[in-house]
This record gives sequence, C-alpha cells and structure tokens, in this order.
Amino acid sequence: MLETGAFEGEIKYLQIMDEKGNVDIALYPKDLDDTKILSMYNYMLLARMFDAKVLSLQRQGRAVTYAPLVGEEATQIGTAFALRKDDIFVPSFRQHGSYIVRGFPMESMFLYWRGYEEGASVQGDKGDLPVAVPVATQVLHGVGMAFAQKYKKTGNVALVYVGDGGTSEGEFYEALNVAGVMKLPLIVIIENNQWAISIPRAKQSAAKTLAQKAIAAGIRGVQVDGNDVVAVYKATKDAIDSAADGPTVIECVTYRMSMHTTADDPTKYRPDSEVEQWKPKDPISRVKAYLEGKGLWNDELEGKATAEFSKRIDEAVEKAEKFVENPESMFDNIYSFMPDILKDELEDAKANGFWQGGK
Ligand SMILES: Cc1ncc(C[n+]2csc(CCOP(=O)(O)OP(=O)(O)O)c2C)c(N)n1
Ligand SMILES: [Mg+2]
Repeated sequence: MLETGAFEGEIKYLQIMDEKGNVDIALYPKDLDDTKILSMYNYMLLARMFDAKVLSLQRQGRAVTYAPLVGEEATQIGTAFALRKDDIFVPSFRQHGSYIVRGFPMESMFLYWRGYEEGASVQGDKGDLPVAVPVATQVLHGVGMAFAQKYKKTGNVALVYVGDGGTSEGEFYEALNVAGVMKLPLIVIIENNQWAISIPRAKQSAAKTLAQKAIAAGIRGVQVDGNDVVAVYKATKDAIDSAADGPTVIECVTYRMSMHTTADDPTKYRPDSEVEQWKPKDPISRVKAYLEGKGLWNDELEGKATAEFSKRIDEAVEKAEKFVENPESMFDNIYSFMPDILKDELEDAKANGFWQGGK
C-alpha cells in the first residue's frame, strides 16, 4: 500500500494598488511608469463615460440591448493595455473598454449597439474578433487563434475574455484542455463580476477560486484584484511574457455595479447592500487618489478630460446616427463566399418585399 500526495496546487492572489491608491513597490511592474498610469486612468474614465452614454441612448430608444461595463474598467483597461498591437483580442460582449484601448472607433461601437452589424467589422488587418454573445464559445475561438499563432510562429498571443458564468460551460473546459495539451499562447481572462445574470458566484461553482480550474488542465492560473488596474496589467504582462511556454488563466475579481443588460432589473434578485459594499473598491477612484497624491491629477485636469471625452463621444454618436442602413448587408459576412441557398434567400426577400426602407 502506498499513499502519497499525487498533486499539490496553489492559486496566488495579486493586488498591487489598494483601495486608497497605495502601491506595493516590491510588486510594482518595472515597465509601468506614471505616464502609462495616467493614460490608463484616462481610458478608464472614457470607458465609463462611453458606457453611460450607450445606456442613456438605449433608454431613449436609440440603442439596442446593451451590457454595461461600469465597475469593470480596471479588468478591461489593464488587460488591453498589456496586449501588443499584433496580439489577438477575443472579446465576449461586455468589453467595450478593451475595445476602446484596442483603437476600435467609438462610432463603430455606437453603430453596433444601435443594432447594425456593420459596426462589428474589425478594422485593418488585425486578427481581433467581434463581439460573441453565445456564452463561452469565444474561448474556443481564442484557442484556434492561439493555435494559429503557434503554427505560424508569429510570437503573438490570443487573449480571450469570459465571464464567471462562462466558466461553467463545456466550451470553457474544452478550450483549457486543448490549450494545455498543445501549450498554446493563450491568455484566458475570467472577468469575474460575481453575477451571471441572476446567478451569483456562490451558486456558479463550489470551487474556491475560478482560476483553479486552470490547474485541472495543467496550466497556470492566478487570481487578481480585478479592480486594481496595476495588478491586472502585471498579471497579463507576465502571461504574455511566458506565453511561449503555454497558456495562463487570470481570474480578475471585480463587480458588476449595474444591470446584466438593459433588459434586466437586478433589484429583483440582488440586495442593494451588496452593491454598496463594492463602492469603496471602485477601480477608478483608487488610481485618481494615486495620481493626486503624486501631484499628477486635479479637478481642473479632470474637468478638461471629461469635457474632451464628452465631445468625442457626442461626435461619434452623431456619425453613428447618420449611418444609412442597407438591409441586404445581413447576408454579408456569413460565409467567405455567397452559397446558393443564401443567394436564393436574398432574391426571395427582395422579390417579396421582405423589408421596407433602406437603400
Ligand atoms: C450559450 C448561451 N447560453 C445562455 C445565454 C444567455 N446569457 C447571456 S449572458 C449570460 C450570463 C453570462 O454570465 P457571465 O459569463 O458571468 O458574464 P457576464 O454577463 O457577467 O459578463 C447568459 C446566461 C447565451 N448568450 N449563450
Ligand atoms: Mg459574470
């Protein structure tokens, strides 16, 4: 008889900037100077303002169902900031902040959230993927993209986002399994915002952390304070630096401050007291405190920045609202070519006045 430990695992938790804006110098990433922190702060502000704008447009009937990001800015901006230009960005449906950092035009984003797929088209020759609504399917797409990077020896990584709820899907486990076996340059960001519509984190999994799901797939896993942009940045940068050796799962512990989508009313299932508890952990205010402490930020600069962002946002909305729809475009981008069955459907739609208006 022999009884020994067959496996021992550990998941580390990383926080570098606390809720008051104090930083742990020993853990602070060397390549992150104050210019970068200022830039990340500005992007977080912009993302929050973009979010508020879409929400208000939706309430006026000028946007479709929308998933707000408020509260999750550090997770989105920190990860996107670490990503290099040629890396592949694979979002789910809530990463509007990451999109902005990736250089995706806000007018396209407003167009998309008005319901036009033309707004989803990825600009230039970037391999970045569009919004994926079917929960967790994008993790497998990320695996495919990561495999392509390894096969073509590009040295790039694929970074994919998935929610806490998404980690319960089969696709998530399948993706991690393949990525682990093939040692793919994949980074999986679990944007754990504590809720999957009305299902709380406690009912999602009995596992203490979601990051530990990586262990079963034989890959690295780490949990970070997802409201700490510095920790999120560092964990992502480390994962990129070690991507040649295989994938990393980063669980970013954050909080969905608002509703799941504009079609949801969280007051029906979530106590206000829980939301209140997360307010002091706000991802933006701690960076503001840090910058103010260093004399790099003040109310005047904040006023100037918000005025400029508000102008940029309004201009982007204006452009998006001038867009003239072409209903035929719904037949585009389904396949790389137009199969006969689709041609028939298009002809049929035209012949029978399937739609009114447009070109
Ligand atoms: C395969 C699939 N099942 C169900 C849905 C409906 N749905 C949309 S979002 C969501 C919850 C996702 O929760 P989570 O993964 O935590 O992401 P979050 O919305 O919190 O960002 C569900 C069930 C869907 N879009 N796709
Ligand atoms: Mg969630």
